[in-house]
Amino acid sequence: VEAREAGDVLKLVAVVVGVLSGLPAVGPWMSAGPAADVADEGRWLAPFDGEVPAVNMVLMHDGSVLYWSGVDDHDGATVPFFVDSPHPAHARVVDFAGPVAVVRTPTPHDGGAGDMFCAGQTVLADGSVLVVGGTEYVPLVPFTDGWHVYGLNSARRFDPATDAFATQQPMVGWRWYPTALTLPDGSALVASGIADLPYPQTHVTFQERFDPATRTWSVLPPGADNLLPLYPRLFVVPSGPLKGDVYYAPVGCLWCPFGAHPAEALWNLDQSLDLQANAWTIHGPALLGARQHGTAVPLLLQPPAYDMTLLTAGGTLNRMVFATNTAELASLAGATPVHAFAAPMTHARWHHNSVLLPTGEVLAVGGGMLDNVVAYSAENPPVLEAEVFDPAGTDPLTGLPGRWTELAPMQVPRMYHSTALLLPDGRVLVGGHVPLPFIQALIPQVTEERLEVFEPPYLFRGPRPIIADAPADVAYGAAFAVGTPDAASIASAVLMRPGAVTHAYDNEQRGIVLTMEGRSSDALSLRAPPDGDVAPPGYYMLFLLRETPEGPVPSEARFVRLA
Ligand SMILES: [Cu+2]
Repeated sequence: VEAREAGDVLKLVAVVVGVLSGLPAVGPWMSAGPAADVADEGRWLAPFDGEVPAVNMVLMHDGSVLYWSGVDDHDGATVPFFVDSPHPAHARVVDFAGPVAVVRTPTPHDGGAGDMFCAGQTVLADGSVLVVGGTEYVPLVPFTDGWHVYGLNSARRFDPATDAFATQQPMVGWRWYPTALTLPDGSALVASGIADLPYPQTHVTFQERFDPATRTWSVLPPGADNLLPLYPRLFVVPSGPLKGDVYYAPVGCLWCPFGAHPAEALWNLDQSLDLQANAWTIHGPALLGARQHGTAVPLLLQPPAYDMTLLTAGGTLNRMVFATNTAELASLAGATPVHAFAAPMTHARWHHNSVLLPTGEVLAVGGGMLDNVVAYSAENPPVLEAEVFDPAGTDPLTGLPGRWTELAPMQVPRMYHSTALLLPDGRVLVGGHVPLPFIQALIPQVTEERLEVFEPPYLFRGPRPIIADAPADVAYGAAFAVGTPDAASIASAVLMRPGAVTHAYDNEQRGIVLTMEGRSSDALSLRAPPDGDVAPPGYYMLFLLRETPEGPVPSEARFVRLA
């Protein structure tokens, strides 16, 4: 009862904030916005039925997208999530190869090994998708002694060639909200997750690794142990003294396990794991501390140094219920990460998604201004306007590096459990949004099953360059030729790793500019990135970019396998 009253107070706060800021109290965000200039603002296509909420989304190397919500009936339990879902909420694949998007159901439809709701995922070097952990349900009665969410040790591998999941050896750890990450050697690291929410002593502090050759798990030595937040934002450092290390950006899901563990103070600090020494180094703090459900995106890696700069943006600071619009750039080129303020976003938002584009810009979509976990209300408008960050720009108001430009508004609110990733045709697929069930009980709202596609402004800058021919396989450091009738006008070529995203974090997101060593009238000579630290092995989208007065225009991508 106390908790319900606390929720009412927060709702009241939400109403007051909504009124004070002049925001309308009902949902005008459901109507389409005014006609926009597509060359300036891009364009959202009509939402279409994806059949299940896309809580996790993964782009596969055939161009289709695997997504799922989880929610199974393995143990016959009644699942209070997705109370308004007309479909069995399991995995789907959406295929964009034809004139219309086609949604189909893979085999088995639930992944075959435990519920995939709030699992982690990564794409292995062979193009299969590893899905780890998830949710074991017990009756979810909030704020009583019976409140538990159990993590799973399940592992499954989805092969796009067979359209099927295969159950793998289970992990050692039982993990709800884990992060999976493909490493330079092609193995997959799994970190964090909790075995029994809300009990912080069950937070999994050891890391384990999936060997794709033997398809077995091994726990890293105790020196690699660390209590990280749930869904910690982890990235492989491509260069410099930390080359090959796994970097923890101070962003993640910080509300669990409810501030009960002293090590949580360290979540505000940059940390890096040396995979050879199996030891963590704790670096300095992020300028504003850890971001709760904010985003962290590595900007394009540029040859010859391939140094990584991470853009972190949004989320909430200090576990406040209000989102921030602040952003930081963290340079990972040296022995210690260096943070600097970046231009703030036009909109404060959290639970949004940030998508690295082949132009080097970062697209921010969705999210909300107010915590919709603890304080969602009808008076809490989601942020519908997309915006894009140009790292080469300067903020006219603050003089800070980078520049955000507001783009067209999406039609569907997307907050908690929403997702977005870059498609090989240069568009951006957006899906998901699943509020918590006890929040739904307070304020009826939609478990969102529609998918939505955004066409960025770069698709309206004239003809796109064409890739006539590209190799299917490229070796690290090798020279290779790409045929194009537009060779004379190509300004750059980039490899974009296919996205794997959930909970506002795309662990696979990474783009590498290729060295251009020569060109003829109909071909470019390119040089592949040097090693797996710069570009972990696997499939990449190769884009060519043509420069125009309005900005670069990307080609459609060809998939290239890097090994
Ligand atoms: Cu979740």
